[in-house]
Amino acid sequence: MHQRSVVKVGASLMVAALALSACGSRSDSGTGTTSGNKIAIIGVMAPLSGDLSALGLGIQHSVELAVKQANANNAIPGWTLQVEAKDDEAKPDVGKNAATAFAAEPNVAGVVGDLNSSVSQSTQPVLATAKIVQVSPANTNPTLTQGADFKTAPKRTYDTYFRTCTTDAIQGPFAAQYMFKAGMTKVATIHDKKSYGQGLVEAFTAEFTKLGGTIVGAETINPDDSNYASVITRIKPKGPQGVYYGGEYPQAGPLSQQMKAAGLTVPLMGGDGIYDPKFIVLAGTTSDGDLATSVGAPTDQLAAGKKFLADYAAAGYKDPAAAYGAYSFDAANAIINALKVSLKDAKDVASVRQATIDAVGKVSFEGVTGQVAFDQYGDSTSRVLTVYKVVSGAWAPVSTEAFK
Ligand code: ABU
Repeated sequence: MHQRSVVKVGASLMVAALALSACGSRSDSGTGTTSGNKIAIIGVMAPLSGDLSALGLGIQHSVELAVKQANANNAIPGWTLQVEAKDDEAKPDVGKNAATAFAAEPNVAGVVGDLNSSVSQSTQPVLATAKIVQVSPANTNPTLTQGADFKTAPKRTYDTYFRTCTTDAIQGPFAAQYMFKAGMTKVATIHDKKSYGQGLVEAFTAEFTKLGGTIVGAETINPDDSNYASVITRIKPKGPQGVYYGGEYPQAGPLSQQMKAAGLTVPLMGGDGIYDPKFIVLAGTTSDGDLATSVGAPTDQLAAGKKFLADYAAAGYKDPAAAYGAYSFDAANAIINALKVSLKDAKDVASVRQATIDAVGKVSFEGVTGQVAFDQYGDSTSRVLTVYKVVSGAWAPVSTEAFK
């Protein structure tokens, strides 16, 4: 499934744009840009259906908002931006097909996505071969930027790939320090065997044991499981003071609910993959006290973040910006800022793809999540994370820190 939208145009103009996009120009009166503009597409790959669609739709709409504002401001004279969103269903093979489709479109100037690290592992090589820049707002697995040996011999593998969020090499230790300092010195870990969940637990465990903590049980689940009784039965007798979970909210919510129902009434803590209101819906009332880390500072506590959320609300998207909305808006603007450089005097999108990649690597601007810039691996230079706790049925920020 994919959707293309010319953002901030009426329905009739959208139809015209869709008809004309194949030849690279369109009528664009009403967008604030001059007519006869050429078209550059910013793709989105994210789960737009299924369990993780709450996060994916927030990514899509936040990119749409950035593009809408850019077109209204005539950010790239002579060019109109379009958004084309493809549903990766949070599945590596579906993501690969989406990336292959983008690679076949000459007007694709860059792609925001994916949400899942395991999906980006399959889309990175496709977009790299096509020289299409990719900026993820949400992938936190360190190997995506620094390779399999990121701990000992970091090496950039794809010069097309960047991310606006920080990595689990920082997020895992950040959570370990929080739990240890909070007095939870005996913790059980559980992960879903996927790239993100396993990597996050490994990073957590290394730091937690270095601090002197004890991992009293290390378990795994299958992402398709819904009954976690056997895992809970194994870890409960070991007396953990907390459970650290690597994975996402569709599994973490029921796991928390079943833990508490089975008498394992200790906090479940996870990473950004569980930081969504749906976790609390799935976990129920006994989730009060559960914890999550997520990337950056709370969006609604930053002046620019407040403006982003107000603009998002005013645009009328029916799905919330969710955990990665602000990071997606900044990812889209990283590509847009690069296109201001690479598309100036360009005859078409495809011939300046390397220039676009180079320009993304050099961006430095004040985004809605803070300063947006990338290091030599394509990682965000920001290392800010926040701990959230479920308080009276809602996520509440506990502390925000720039991780050292
Ligand atoms: N960062 C959490 C969810 C996305 C991922 O797989 O990295």
